[in-house]
Amino acid sequence: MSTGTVAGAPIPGRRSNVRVVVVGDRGSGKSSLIAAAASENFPESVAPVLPPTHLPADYYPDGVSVTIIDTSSSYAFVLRKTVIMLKVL
Ligand SMILES: Nc1nc2c(ncn2[C@@H]2O[C@H](COP(=O)(O)OP(=O)(O)OP(=O)(O)O)[C@@H](O)[C@H]2O)c(=O)[nH]1
Ligand SMILES: [Mg+2]
Repeated sequence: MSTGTVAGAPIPGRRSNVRVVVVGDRGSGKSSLIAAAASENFPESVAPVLPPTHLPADYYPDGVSVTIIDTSSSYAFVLRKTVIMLKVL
């Protein structure tokens, strides 16, 4: 993650881009949610797992670019366990 900038000057500790990983049960709407966020329209159909979706920095007023990572529900259990472990550490 890189730091944010104001007029080219970095702001210590402020991120200019973040990655969001979407985890959930099969059919819970992960891919649809990501596609809707990217296009501002609800998709009629989506691929089971989308490639990384980049929302441009000017998408939000605070100028942070967002990359959304879709996941396969087959990995939901493993990913949840990893997130819980990271919270504990
Ligand atoms: N009514 C309604 N249907 C939704 C919503 N979100 C998703 N769906 C539908 O639910 C189904 C599954 O959506 P997906 O986005 O493929 O769900 P997913 O979590 O990515 O599924 P997997 O990739 O199989 O884990 C699709 O038919 C979507 O159209 C919602 O907010 N409302
Ligand atoms: Mg999906």
